Amino acid sequence: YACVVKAQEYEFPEDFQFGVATASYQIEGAWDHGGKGENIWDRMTHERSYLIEDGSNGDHACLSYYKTEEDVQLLKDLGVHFYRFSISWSRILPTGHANKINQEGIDYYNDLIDRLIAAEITPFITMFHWDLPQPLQEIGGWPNALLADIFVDYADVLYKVFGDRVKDWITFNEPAQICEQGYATADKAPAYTQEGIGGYLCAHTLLIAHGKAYRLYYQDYHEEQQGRVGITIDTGMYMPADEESPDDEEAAERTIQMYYGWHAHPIFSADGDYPQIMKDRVLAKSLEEGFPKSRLPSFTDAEIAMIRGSSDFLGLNHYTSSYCTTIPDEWVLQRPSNYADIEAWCYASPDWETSGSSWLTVYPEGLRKLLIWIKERYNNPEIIITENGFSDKDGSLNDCRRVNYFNSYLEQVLLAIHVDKVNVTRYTAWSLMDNFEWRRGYTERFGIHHVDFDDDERPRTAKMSAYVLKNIILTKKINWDYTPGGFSECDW
Ligand code: PNW
Repeated sequence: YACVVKAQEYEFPEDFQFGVATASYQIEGAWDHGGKGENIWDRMTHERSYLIEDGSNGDHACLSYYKTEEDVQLLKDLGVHFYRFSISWSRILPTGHANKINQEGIDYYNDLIDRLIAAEITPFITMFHWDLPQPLQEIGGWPNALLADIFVDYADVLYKVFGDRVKDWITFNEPAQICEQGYATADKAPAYTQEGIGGYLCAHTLLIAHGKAYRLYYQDYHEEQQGRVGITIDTGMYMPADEESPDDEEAAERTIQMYYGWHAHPIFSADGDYPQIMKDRVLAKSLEEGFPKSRLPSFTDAEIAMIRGSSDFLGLNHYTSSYCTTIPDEWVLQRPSNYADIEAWCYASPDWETSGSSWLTVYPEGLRKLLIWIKERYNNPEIIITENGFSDKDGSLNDCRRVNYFNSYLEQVLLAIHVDKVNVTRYTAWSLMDNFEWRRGYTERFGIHHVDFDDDERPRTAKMSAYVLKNIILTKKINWDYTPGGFSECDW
C-alpha cells in the first residue's frame, strides 16, 4: 500500500512518451482490395474458420483501410505522442517478393504517415505483425532459413519508401507467438504442429532476419535518415511459486530464459547467442530422444556477432505473470516440445483478477519485477513498452476494470523508473480500438475505443479508459479519483 501511495506522487519524466498500438490484419479489413495479396491469416480464416472461436475473420475488421482520417482524429483526441501500427507485407508486396511493388499499398500508408506527422504524432512502424504473404508460406514459411533474405528485401523497400519520414522501426512483433504458436502449438497461423522443431527453426530464421535488417539500415540508410530499429519480444513475468524453494527459483528462471531469453539473449546479452541453459537442455533432451544432434539450431560465430547488439531499444509486450514450480513427473510430455524442454509448470494465482482472455490475469507488480530482471540481465537497455492492455467480453464503455489495469500497471512503471532506475522511455497501450483478436475472433475486446462490428460503418466510441489515458498523458500522473464526464464512478 505504501508503494501505491508513493507511485501516486511520482510523475512521468518530461520526455516520457505515450502511444497506442494496432496491427494491420486486426484492423484494416479490405483483405482483397487495393491490390493486396493473400496472407496466411486470410488463408487460414477462410479455409479453416473452425479454428476461430466465432468463425470470423479479418476480411473487414475495423475497416481502418478506409478510415485513416477518422483513426488519426481518435489519436489526436487522445493526445498520444506516437502511434504504433504495422504494415501488411502483402499490401506492399502482393507475392511477398520485392520484384513487384503495389503502389496503392504504398499510397495508403503514405497517407496515414503524412496525416500522423501533420498531427505531430510519431509513426512507430512494425514491419511484421504476423500476416505473412501466403506464397512465402508455400515455400515453408519461417522455418525456411531463406526467408531471412526475403524479409530483408521487404525491409529495404520500407526504409526506401517511408524512411524519409519514419524514424522508429520494429522488425518483428513477438517471435514466440509467431514461431512457437505458428509452427508448434498451432495457436496462430499457419497453425502447424511441429512441436519441438518448428518453433526453433522459425525463431532461428527470425533472429537472422532481424539482425540483417538492422545491419542493412546502418549500412544504407542511417546516415541519411537518422532513425532507429528495434524488435518487440513478449513475455510474462515468471516467478518462483515458493520464494524459499531453490527448485522453484530455477523453474521460474529456466522458463523466462527459454521463453523470453530464447529471443532476447542473442540480441541484448553481452555474449549473444541463445542462453546457455537453453542450449544445454535442448541438446540433452534431443540426444535422449534419439536425435543425432540438438533440435535447437546453432549460429555461426559470424551470426552471433551480427545479431548481438542489433537493436536500438528493447521493445517489450507484457500483459500477465505466473508462478512456476517443478512439473510433476506424470505431467512431463513424452514427446519433443519447447514445453517439455523447459520442464516447468507455471500458473496464475487464483487470487489475481481475471480478464476476458483465459491467459490474462492481473498482477501489476509483475511488470516492475520484469523491468528489473531485464535491466539486470541485459545491461540496462532503453526499454519501450510496446504493448500492455486488458480484455473483456462485454465491451462496456464504463470499463472500470481496464482503467484499473492501466492505472495499476502504470504505477509499477513509475516505481521502476523512479525507485529502480529502469530506463523506460515509452509506454504503449494495446489497443486503440476493439479488433480481430486472432483465434478468439471478435469475442475478446482490448480496445480503449469500442467498435460496433454489427454496423457496416464500424463506428468507434471512446470508452472511459480512453479518457483516463488522455488524462495521464496530459498530467503525467495517475489519478485514481478521476472520473471523466458522462461516466459513472468506479468502485475501487
Ligand atoms: C499480443 N501471452 O499477443 C499481440 O501482439 C496482439 O496482436 C494481440 O492482440 C494482443 O497480444 C492481445 O492478445 C500476445 O499469452 C498474446 O503471453 C498472448 C500472449 C502474449 C502476447
